[in-house]
Amino acid sequence: VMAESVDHQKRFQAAVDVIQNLPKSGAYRPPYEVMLRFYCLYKQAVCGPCTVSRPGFWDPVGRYKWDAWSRLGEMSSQSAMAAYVDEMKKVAQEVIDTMPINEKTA
Ligand code: ST9
Repeated sequence: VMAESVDHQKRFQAAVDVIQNLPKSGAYRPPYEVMLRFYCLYKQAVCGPCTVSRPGFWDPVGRYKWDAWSRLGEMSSQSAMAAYVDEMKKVAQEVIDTMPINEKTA
């Protein structure tokens, strides 16, 4: 069980590094819902359940982020890490599947 949790953390950290090192804009434009999914799982994994107060009317983006994080409820850090890695696999596969076949460069 210990070794398994170390693996989860390593894979999670690797996925986090990939996302943090992507260029801000590129061939792939993640939809907001994908960004939110990564965001909330990251917060749950790193900070745990959302206990901060919901941002106000003037911060709609903050409220979307807060809502996504809050919806994860008491999900464990371990599960959030695993879900983050799964999400990355899913998105990477979608990117591969929709890549134009004849383009050599992005
Ligand atoms: C392209 C290349 O076109 C070709 C395709 C490659 C195929 C890739 C396959 C997988 C890709 C998946 C992409 C999905 C994008 C997900 C976006 C996630 C938001 N994860 O300090 P702040 C929190 S590439 C989640 O202001 P930074 C942090 O705690 C073209 N959340 O910003 C904070 O929370 P709060 C597309 C994270 O540090 C909040 O985010 N390129 C992570 O300057 C803001 O943090 C992209 O989509 C994390 N790893 O930037 C670029 N780290 O607000 C994606 C921190 O509560 N990357 N947070 O305080 C980025 O946008 C940024 O690196 C960043 C962090 C927002 C994740």
